[in-house]
Amino acid sequence: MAEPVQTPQASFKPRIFSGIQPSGGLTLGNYLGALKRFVEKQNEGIETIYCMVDMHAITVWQDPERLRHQTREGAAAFIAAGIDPARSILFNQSQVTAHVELAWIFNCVARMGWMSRMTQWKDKTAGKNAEAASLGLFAYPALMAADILAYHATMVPVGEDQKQHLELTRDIAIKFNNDYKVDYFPVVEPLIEGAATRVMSLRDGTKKMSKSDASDQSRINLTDDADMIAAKIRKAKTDPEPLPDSPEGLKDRPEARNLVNIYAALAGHSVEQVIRDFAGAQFGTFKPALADLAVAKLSPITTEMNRLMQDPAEIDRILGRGAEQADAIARPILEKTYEIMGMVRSR
Ligand code: AQP
Repeated sequence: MAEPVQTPQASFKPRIFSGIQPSGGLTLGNYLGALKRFVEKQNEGIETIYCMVDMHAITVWQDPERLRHQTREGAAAFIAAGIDPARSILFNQSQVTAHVELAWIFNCVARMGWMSRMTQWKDKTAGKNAEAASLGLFAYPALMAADILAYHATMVPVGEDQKQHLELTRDIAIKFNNDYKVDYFPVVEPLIEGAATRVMSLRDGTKKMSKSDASDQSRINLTDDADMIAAKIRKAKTDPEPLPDSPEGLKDRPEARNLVNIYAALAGHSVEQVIRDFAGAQFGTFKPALADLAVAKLSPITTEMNRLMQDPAEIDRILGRGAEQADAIARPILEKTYEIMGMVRSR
C-alpha cells in the first residue's frame, strides 16, 4: 500500500475518537470491546470524542423509527456505562457534516484495490449478491477514516474486528500526506486491549458476537434483563470437558475460551487468574458464576439506560450540544484540507 511519510508527527496532541453504529441494540461485544474502554480512556484524562455513527448504519437499510430509537438508546448506553458528556464529546455523526465531506475526499484518495481487500466487506457480502450491496457499504472504511481524521485523532480504541479498517485509515493519511507533500493527517494508533477484544457468538465460538446476527440467543444485549442474561449463558454452546488448568488448554476450544475471556473482562481479571480459580470446574459450575457476574456488571447499566430513555428530549439535547463541540473541532481541520487541495473557499 502507500509508502510511509518520513516527517515526524510530534505536533499532534493526544486525542481519542471512536464510534458505534446504531444498527441494532448494543451487545456485550460492543460493551467489552469498545464502550467499557471508552470510559477508561475518558477517566485517564485524555481528550475523548465518541459518536453514534448513524451514517455508517445506513450502509444497510434501516427502518427510520428504529434508527432514531437505536441512536438515542446507544447514546443512553454510553452515558449509563460512564461516559460523561461534560468530559467527553458525545454526538451522532449525521449532525456534523465534516464527516461526509472528508469521506468524499478520502473516496478520491483510497484505491479500489484497498477497499476490495477489506475482510468486513467480504464477510458482509459472503454468500450474497455483492453486486446488490450498497456503494456505501463498499466505501464504509473511507467514511471511518474521515470520522477519525476530521478530528486529527491520534488513538482509536476498537475491537479486534476493526484492526484492518484502522490500517486503511493509516494508509489514507499517509497517501494524502505524500500526495500533497504535507504532514497534515496523523497516522493513528489502534488501541486494541483487554481480555475481550473479540467477543464471540454464544451459539458459535468461531463467529463474532454481532448486533445484526439473526439469532438473539447468539448475543447478550445491553437491554436484556437478569433472567434473559442468565438463560442465554445457561444455553451457551460449550464442549463436554471441564475447564483446563492452564490458558493453553483453551486452544481449540473456542466456546470455552470465549466464556473464560468474557468472565476475565467483566471481572477485570487476567485469563490466567480465571483459569486458576476455575481449573477443573464443569460448565455446570462455571456458567452460573459467569451469569451472576454478568448480571452484577450489566444490570446497573440497563437500569440507567431505561431511566435515561424516559427523557429522549434530554438525550437529543446532549447529542446536539456534542455535535456543536465536534463541529467546532472538525470544521477548521476540513477547511484547511480543502485549502491544501486547492479548492477555492470564498465565503
Ligand atoms: N464481538 C465483539 N467483540 C469485541 N468488540 C466488538 N465490537 C463490535 N462487536 C464486537 C466493537 O464495537 C465497536 C463498534 O462496532 P460497530 O457497532 O460500529 O460495528 P461492528 O464491529 O460491525 O459491530 P456489530 O455488532 O457486528 O454491528 P453490525 O452487526 O451492525 O455489523 C467497534 O470498536 C467494534 O470493534
